[in-house]
Amino acid sequence: MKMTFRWYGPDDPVTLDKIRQIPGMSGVVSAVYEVPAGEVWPEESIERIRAQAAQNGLEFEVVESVPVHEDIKLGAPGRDRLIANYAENIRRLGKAGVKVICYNFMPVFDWLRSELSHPLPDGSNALAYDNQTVQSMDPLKSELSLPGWDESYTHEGLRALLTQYKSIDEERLWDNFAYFLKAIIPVCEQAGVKMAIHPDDPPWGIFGLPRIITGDESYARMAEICPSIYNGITLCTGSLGADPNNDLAALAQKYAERIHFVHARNVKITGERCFEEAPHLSRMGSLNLYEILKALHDAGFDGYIRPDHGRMIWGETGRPGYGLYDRALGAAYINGLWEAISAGR
Ligand code: DNO
Repeated sequence: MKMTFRWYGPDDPVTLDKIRQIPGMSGVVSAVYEVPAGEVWPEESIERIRAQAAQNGLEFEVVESVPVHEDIKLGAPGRDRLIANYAENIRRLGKAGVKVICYNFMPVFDWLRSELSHPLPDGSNALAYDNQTVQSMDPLKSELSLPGWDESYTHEGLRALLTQYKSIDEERLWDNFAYFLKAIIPVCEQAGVKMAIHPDDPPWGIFGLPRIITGDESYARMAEICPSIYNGITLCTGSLGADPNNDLAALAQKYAERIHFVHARNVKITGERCFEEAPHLSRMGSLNLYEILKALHDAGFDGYIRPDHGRMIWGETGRPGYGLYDRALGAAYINGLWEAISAGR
């Protein structure tokens, strides 16, 4: 297992010299942020991330994310050029030493919450999701908390995109996903780069848009489309765990050879399709991190892991979910669990 930490580049208030001081940190997870989705990343930009990380004693072996252009998800006429660009990014990243690409196939919105700064009784605050609040929102009015959203959409652009998606149901989205996988997985095999799809967060449809990567059945279907283990998974415990039907330890065991990257965090389910993000510690949320890590360990997991969203604690302000302190506590906790599990205790 290699412990990593997400770094949003030179503008990230959580700097590399701080990340390197977290015990057991092997590398950063990052991306080229200045290039729009669908275009090719300049080799110099990739090299710059590698060199900056290396100067701080950190590796750069995981990219999160190479975004998939909406026209690929829509199966629009221009998709072949965009897929060729994606393939070129895979080759370039492989050449620069990247081993895993985390990506998602969620239409329009990435992860979504109804609250970015939900107060917790201990005085910290966390991300939270309330389904009724979200479903009563209009995505065309800017009343959404969209931490992972591409902010470059204009109002008109978003309206047009949502209209295009009206003809895309889950089956069409699966077809378009299969078309994408069949084109890129052979490239990954050649480049030595494994794809690791991030589950939909939350793992159910929102605003009438289809969402297809939600649990066991999704992974089975995905593996059937492209059996290569280069067609892999990011096991995001918090995203999948928001649905109590997902048994994370069972998924970890069943898909172990395909899990190349783990996002470890806890959620506290507070009602039907409602949750708050909790500290990583098992007893503070609905997920048992010990059992999940034990299942991964026993199945021979040898990939990358990172603590995921943290609360804002000790007065820290910054990018929702991505402050330093609580994620660092998460890393220490995961390292402790892993050490004990590896020692057979
Ligand atoms: C949120 C992240 C996601 C993830 C993408 C992967 O905190 O886990 O935004 O990076 O879905 O493509």
